[in-house]
Amino acid sequence: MDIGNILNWVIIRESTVDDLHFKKERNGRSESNGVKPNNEDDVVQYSLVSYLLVVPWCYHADLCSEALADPFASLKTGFLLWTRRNPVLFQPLLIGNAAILALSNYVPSNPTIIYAHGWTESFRDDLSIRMRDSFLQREDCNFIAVDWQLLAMPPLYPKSVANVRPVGILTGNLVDFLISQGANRLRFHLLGFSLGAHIVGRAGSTATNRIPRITGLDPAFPCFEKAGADRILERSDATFVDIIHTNAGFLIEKRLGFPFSIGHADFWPNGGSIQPGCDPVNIATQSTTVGNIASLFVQAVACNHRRAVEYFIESINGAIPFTATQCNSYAEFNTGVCANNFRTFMGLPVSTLANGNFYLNTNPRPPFAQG
Ligand SMILES: [Ca+2]
Repeated sequence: MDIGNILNWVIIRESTVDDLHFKKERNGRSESNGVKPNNEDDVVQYSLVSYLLVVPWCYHADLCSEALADPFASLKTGFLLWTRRNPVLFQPLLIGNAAILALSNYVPSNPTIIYAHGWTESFRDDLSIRMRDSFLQREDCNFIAVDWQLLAMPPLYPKSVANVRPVGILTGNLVDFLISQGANRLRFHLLGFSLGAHIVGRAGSTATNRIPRITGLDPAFPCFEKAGADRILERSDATFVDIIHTNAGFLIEKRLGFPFSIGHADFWPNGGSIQPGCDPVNIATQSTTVGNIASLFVQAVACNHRRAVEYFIESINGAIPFTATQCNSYAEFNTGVCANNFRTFMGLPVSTLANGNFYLNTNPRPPFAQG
């Protein structure tokens, strides 16, 4: 889970129920991932509490200062290598240690994929593992996970935001080190989910070697509302930057992803904010306890955010492409007036010639791509 997990951390017990708070979520439905409230009497006022905890803290850049970063960030950041020779057990890499690199299964001439997970996640989580396995299935590559789970732990999201800078710089240093040891610079591809997107963005701006491609998977927006280009992933960080937006909007709208175009090519599946299959909970069909309502709502929000990763993973080996069309808006796209515009594929097989905003629709469940 990523920022959506903040919802789990703001569960508070109250003696009354603010039922009105959830009324607008009473249409549609949500996927369930089995998360259950600890106690059905728990009362969750997700929105109110999360706004109180996060919005005022984050919105003012000074209160989300990089000074909050962990002073031991370099000791708490790891780089873990998997290849087809070690698809399950990782080999740790150390920046500047050529001996360890030489003893590892790293192949300098192969593509190097570097993936940074999001807040509250780790390299052991489902999305990270499926990302790794999908890349290794597709090609003989060096898959490196940025292991920053000790710096991405809840509950203090702004502290994890501050840790993006040191972790990103270290990741940029790793890129330079690998290239200094003979790695093919043109075969680097960095990816990050949510906060991880800004980590790989910082890596791109830190590395002295120009990175050919960075992919941002629903880059986190809370705490970055006023951030400059140096703090966020944007098009200056690599030769080609592609972004997949799946939960674009403001936290106050219960959305977690960047709502602006920041890459060379920005993809807005289903409009970029709400994804089919992640629709708000149809409470009428669920238990009417508020705890259950809140739990399902939590899943719905995180579901939209995580879909960016789901779409990308499917694009790595999927038989059906995510064909996307350049257009000015989702509304225009749906009218068909952009039908003759430039098209490309969202995800791994994107054309690096793509430029602008791209729209497409997806299915509510795998296979998500519609061709
Ligand atoms: Ca940047």
